[in-house]
Amino acid sequence: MAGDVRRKIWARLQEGVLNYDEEIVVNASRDVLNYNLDIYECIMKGLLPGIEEVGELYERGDYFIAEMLMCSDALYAGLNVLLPHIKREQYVEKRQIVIGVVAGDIHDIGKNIIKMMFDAAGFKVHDLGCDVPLDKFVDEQLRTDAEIVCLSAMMTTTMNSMSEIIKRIKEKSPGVKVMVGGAPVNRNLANQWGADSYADNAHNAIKYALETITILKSLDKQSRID
Ligand code: B12
Repeated sequence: MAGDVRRKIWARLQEGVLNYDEEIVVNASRDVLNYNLDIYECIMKGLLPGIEEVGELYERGDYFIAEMLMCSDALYAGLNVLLPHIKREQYVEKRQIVIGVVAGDIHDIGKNIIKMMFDAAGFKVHDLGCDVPLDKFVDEQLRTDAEIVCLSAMMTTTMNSMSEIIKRIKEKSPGVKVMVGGAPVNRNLANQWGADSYADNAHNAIKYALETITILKSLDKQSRID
């Protein structure tokens, strides 16, 4: 595949999101499939730069909430075409995550990207959606016995509840690992709140999760030998 064909498709995805033009995004997404391009790469280099630019326009006062909503609809129109075609690894026992966006926050695009990548990596994902009440994370972890809980927040006004959620999860299930993320979150905050890890994108999130599962499995094996 010639590099410039790929780049042209990324540009159409980006422009389509930016101009809230669902038709352009859907057609470009279909071309991603027709040309057998790497779906994850097209999301990262086409759709996401589009929504990031939307954020900048909103900050400058050139776009308002209505435009942001239409842009995110355009982005989802593309994801709906692409996501069903992501190759999934086989689901393996003892690889489960609970994921959700914290209470008061309805920004779920980032969370859905993370969810999709975990899904593709063979994890069983329990998705609580967005605006999730604090205790629901605790209850869902207990119900599913998931090894990792992933918390997402996109606003400085909502992210602080993560520290309380982490505290309550650790009280009930000390062995469970909590990973946090979202644009306003960083490694220092994650450490302050007592999170086990922080990742700024889906790739790093999966890398950490796989390492965690390997460690948990070896501890589990060790305790059965002892
Ligand atoms: C799209 C958008 C919306 C859409 C959301 C649609 C949807 N279904 O998600 C709509 C229009 C609904 C919206 C509404 C609002 N928004 Co808004 N929105 C955005 C925007 C433009 C993009 C966010 C986004 O999706 N980015 C793309 C994704 C892929 O990136 P991401 O979320 O960061 O996720 C990546 C990483 O962070 C990480 N990650 C994310 N979660 C997790 C979790 C884990 C565990 C890990 C490991 C990693 C991880 O991996 C992801 C993939 O790489 C941002 C601006 C910006 N620059 O971010 C503003 C922004 C977040 N919104 C903002 C605001 C203020 C609002 C409103 C309050 C506006 C209003 N006055 O009504 C409402 C909030 C409503 C609410 N209660 O939540 C502010 C927040 C400011 C703050 N306080 O921090 C921002 C920053 C804009 C701004 N500069 O002012 N918004």
